[in-house]
Amino acid sequence: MTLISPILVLLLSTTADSESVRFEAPSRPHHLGAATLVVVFDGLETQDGCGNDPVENCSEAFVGQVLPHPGTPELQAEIVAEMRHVLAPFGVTVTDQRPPSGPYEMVVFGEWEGESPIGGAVYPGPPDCGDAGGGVTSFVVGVNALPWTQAHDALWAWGIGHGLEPTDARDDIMRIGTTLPERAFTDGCVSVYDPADAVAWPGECAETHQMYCDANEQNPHQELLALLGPGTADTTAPSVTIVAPAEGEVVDGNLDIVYGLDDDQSPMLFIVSLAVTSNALAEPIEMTNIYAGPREVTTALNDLPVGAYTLTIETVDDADNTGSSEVSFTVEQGGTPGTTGGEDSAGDETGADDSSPTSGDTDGTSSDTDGTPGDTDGTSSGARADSGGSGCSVRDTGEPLSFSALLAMFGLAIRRRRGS
Ligand SMILES: [Ca+2]
Ligand SMILES: [Ca+2]
Repeated sequence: MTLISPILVLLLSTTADSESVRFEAPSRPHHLGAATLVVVFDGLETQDGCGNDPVENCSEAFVGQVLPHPGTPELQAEIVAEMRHVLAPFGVTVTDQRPPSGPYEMVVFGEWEGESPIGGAVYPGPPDCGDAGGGVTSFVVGVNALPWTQAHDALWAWGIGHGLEPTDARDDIMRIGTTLPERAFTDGCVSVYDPADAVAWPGECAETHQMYCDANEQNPHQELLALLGPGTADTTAPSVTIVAPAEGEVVDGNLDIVYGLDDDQSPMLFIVSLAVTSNALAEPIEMTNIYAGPREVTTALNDLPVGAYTLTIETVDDADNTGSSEVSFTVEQGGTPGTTGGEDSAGDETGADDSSPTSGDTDGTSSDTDGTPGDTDGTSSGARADSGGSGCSVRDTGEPLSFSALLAMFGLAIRRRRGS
């Protein structure tokens, strides 16, 4: 698979829209560390006979078609946001944009076509002590789990690829089978062996572990810090580019607001606050939504009264950086003085609906076409609160093979979820 540019992503996401895309996202992943972890959500055909090199889509764990992740772009971006949160102390960039060359790590989210899902993470081999083997292709299957569960599965596999071993420490990422939402790579000595799971490689990387801890223990945080160096915070603000209306434009009372969202990180979960103010309005029109991007958003406003207006759009990235843009425009014809269409859609403009577009909402336009005044539902409380509603409540029930059987078949490191 070749490098997918942000522009191509935008074009793909708007193929159902008759209008051409007017916003071009110039974003590139800003490197926040020396290492790169590529996330793949749009499916992948893996190759045989070339080891596990992600640059060539190689895998010894599964050869065939990985199906596209069924979640919305917002849910996928939420998975990435949680991965970035956990990895923040370390020098690694999580991105859906492949670097032009290797090495890099890659985790592919999606069910394996023709094989029953096992519901968890798959790393193709034993722990890679000191990351001596470089990056590999690993997998997260069972992709209807909660976003943070999928994120932690991916990080578990990534941890194996950096010489960490499964543990029984309850809130550590390397714990097998727990589904606690708040977990980290523990900065402290934790057991490297969970007897309940009969992990195949206890003490595999003992030499490294014992630089920090006693026998049969590891310090995940310190080992990763030694390998990767400290992380660099994302301090680059996201951008809002208002495409329409243009500054000073004269419009009638029905118009499309069109704007682009971009950030140095991709994918990004943008919290967007839009406000339209005017003396002609009894109160400002306000909306808050969450979108995965980069992307272009179209929001229709109807029946604006004649008057002078200011449109302000502000967005926040997942590191709490803020960007905003503002234009003034005038409504001259076709408006309806004194009414602002407040009844035409009240009740359907809930943030939950709009911030978690269904998988069918791929036309690149938002569905919030009513723009009712007073729409201050305040759903901007956070990414986690909003995108969890889509595709996240059903736990995978496929149990085709036992954990030990899979180990025997593939010699893989597999983290299977349990305890849901
Ligand atoms: Ca490695
Ligand atoms: Ca940013």
